[in-house]
Amino acid sequence: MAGYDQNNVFAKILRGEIPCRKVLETEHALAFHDIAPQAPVHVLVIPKGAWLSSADFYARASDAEIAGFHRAVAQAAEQLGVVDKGYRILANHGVDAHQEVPHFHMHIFAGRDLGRMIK
Ligand code: IU
Repeated sequence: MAGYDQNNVFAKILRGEIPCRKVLETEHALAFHDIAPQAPVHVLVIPKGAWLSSADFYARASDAEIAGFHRAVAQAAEQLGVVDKGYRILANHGVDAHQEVPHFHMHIFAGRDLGRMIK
């Protein structure tokens, strides 16, 4: 994959150039509702750093950023009230997985029986 594109849509959301329906913001992450939800609850959690994909993020981000990001995923799920009934987290990397936005993001799906696979 090519290098990080500072003009990708999530970079613009992080800079406040494009609005989002925010769920929470922490030192390391921002969570917001997906613009085209595929479940009653469909939220994206993104790290604040310029990480293109999961491979990039997990290989090169600091331990503090990785831990902070995953804590934010858990906090978002809690805040959304989906922990008891359940939720799914998923990250697409690269062409075969149909990663559309080149800024690493984790999907949180919830609010219905999700079956065995989604997307
Ligand atoms: P993917 O994992 O890269 O395939 O998912 C990208 C998601 O970003 C997808 O679910 C889109 O609906 C979502 N999204 C968004 O929430 N806001 C946007 O402006 C754009 C995409 I472009």
